Amino acid sequence: MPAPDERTHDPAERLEAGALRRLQDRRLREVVARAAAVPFYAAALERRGVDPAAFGGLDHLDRLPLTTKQDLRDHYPLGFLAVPRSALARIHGSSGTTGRPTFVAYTARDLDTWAGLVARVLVAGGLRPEHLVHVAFGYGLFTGGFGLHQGIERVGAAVIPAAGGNTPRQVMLLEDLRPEALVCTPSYALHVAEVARGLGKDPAALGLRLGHFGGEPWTEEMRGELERQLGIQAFNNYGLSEVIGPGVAGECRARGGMHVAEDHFLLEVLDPATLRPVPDGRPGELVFTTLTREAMPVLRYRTRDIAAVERGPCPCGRTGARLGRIVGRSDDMLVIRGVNVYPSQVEEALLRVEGTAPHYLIEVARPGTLDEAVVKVEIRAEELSDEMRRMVSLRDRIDHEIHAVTGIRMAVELVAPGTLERSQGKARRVLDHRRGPPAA
Ligand code: DLL
Repeated sequence: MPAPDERTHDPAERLEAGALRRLQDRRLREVVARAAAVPFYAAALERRGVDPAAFGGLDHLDRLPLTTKQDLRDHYPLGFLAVPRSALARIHGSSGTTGRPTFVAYTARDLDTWAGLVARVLVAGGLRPEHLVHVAFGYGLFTGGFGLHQGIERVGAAVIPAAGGNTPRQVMLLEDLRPEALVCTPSYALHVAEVARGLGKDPAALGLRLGHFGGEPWTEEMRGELERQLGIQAFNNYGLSEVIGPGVAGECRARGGMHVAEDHFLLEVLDPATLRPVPDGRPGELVFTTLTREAMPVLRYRTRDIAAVERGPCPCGRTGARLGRIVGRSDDMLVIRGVNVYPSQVEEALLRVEGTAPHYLIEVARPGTLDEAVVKVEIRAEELSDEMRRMVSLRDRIDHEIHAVTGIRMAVELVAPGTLERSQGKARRVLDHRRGPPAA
């Protein structure tokens, strides 16, 4: 039985397996019928001999076409609409490396569903109606700001829509208004703590109790760091614009993975090379079918996010499959001298070493025929030393951990505190000179 204080926002979070499957099956048939209004899907379904009005449901899932980011790009700007433009209530977008965003559209009902899904994640992670929440996500095309904002309101809590940027002012707001919860990317939360300290304030004394962080990969080590520095409990939440935005999955207080809202998003975990399902507990590419979205349903959307899924019972009573940490995006995966390395592995290694700060940048180049990777890592101010031996020993320990976690050697460059660029949103962890200059 769930603990008595383990509230859910929606009873659907505890649907037993059979009921969930029946609901998914019905909704899948419905969404396939709706998706046929999108010329891309109508053509793809026809090619596969699927009659959208008589689709066979869950057992025939693998007959549905996969959808990629490139498919969405090829139908820029709104070629995936399944409803008339006049039925839209809002458009968001995700920033792309091509300069053009990928747009995602919502009907009024989609917005309502979305707010409910974000509310689930927040309640699971301890947010309550009496709380005040500081949102430092960007408000705009990005789904983070508005998405979290509406979810907080749905919980019945109060929002400070601080948005991104001007960190000293954010610290002032936190200090003066004393919200219980902070909502932003984990890297930005760390920056807020750093700026607070720079202003002579103890970030742990700001009165925050909860952090709901998402939008970018982070590690358990980073969680420990944020909890210690800000005096909070930190919860991970996951989502992506193409599927809806935040609210796809989030941790409960057991923090044993992020519960997926499987009544709204059908999840498959596939081997990115063979596109065959991988067994539970093993990492693979997350592929989602939106079961309830009206304006822009997506069938079997390939997220490129790599994670493993667990399905055992959770003490909180929620039945949704639990996503492990996103180890990385398949397109963030670095292949260095033939070995696959995710930035999150480097983060994990760095944070095992006392004296390093979680600010780092991995630079990869191929000056000759061999790949060379350099990790620039900031050391903590208190570790800075004129004594060569101490610095060399610190560098050696980092080198050792990186090798232990990733299996390869990277050159380690210690840099002074505060020298690496701080992001206001999602942190950039990799500069890959082999791919040409990064897009703005
Ligand atoms: O980042 C939606 C979001 C906003 C989620 C705020 C959570 C909080 P996009 O800009 O489309 O949407 O980026 C989606 O970000 O495919 C992942 O690669 C990454 N991502 C999002 N949340 C997490 C997380 C939003 N908790 C892309 N852990 C996704 C790791 C995450 N990666």
